[in-house]
Amino acid sequence: MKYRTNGFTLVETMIVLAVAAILVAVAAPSFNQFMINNRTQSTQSFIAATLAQARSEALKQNQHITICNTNRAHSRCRRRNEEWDQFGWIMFVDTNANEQLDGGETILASRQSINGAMAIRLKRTGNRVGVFRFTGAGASANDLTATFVACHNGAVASQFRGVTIAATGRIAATRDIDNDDVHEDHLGNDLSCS
Ligand SMILES: [Ca+2]
Ligand SMILES: [Ca+2]
Repeated sequence: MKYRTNGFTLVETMIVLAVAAILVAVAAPSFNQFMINNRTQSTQSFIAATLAQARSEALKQNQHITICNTNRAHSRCRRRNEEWDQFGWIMFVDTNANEQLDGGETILASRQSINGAMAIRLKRTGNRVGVFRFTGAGASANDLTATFVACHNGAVASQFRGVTIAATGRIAATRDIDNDDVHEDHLGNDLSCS
């Protein structure tokens, strides 16, 4: 008489392990892409919310509000430095509109670096810069247009996301205008962090 045990046979166990290994191999890359997309989109949302807050404060206080990337101590704007992801940024009431944090000017918000795997760049008229200012009317200072771009490590161009600022101060998420799967900046160029 044969007795069937309650456990799995060796062959059954090996089949289960083989199927599990295939599932992991198939699922892991797509999970990684999912994480990249998720982090990039949440960074894009955060940038848009930060800009909206800056513009709203500019209108409310009728003052210039500047956002800039900073040194580690968050005490100065590094205006020519393009690394928005390195030490984060500050938003302050720029009373004298010189795009630098001076004594007596109030910091409204600050943020340390967002995510070690994320590059963030601000491109203004094609150049990479470290500062953006809203006037007391909520417009972009000097009528400049700009785009913040967020690029995750390992992401391809179709996964980059950005936020544009029009001369009027209007803030908008970037879109793929020409349907080639890559979003464009305020000048119509493909988004890039390089
Ligand atoms: Ca100032
Ligand atoms: Ca496109």
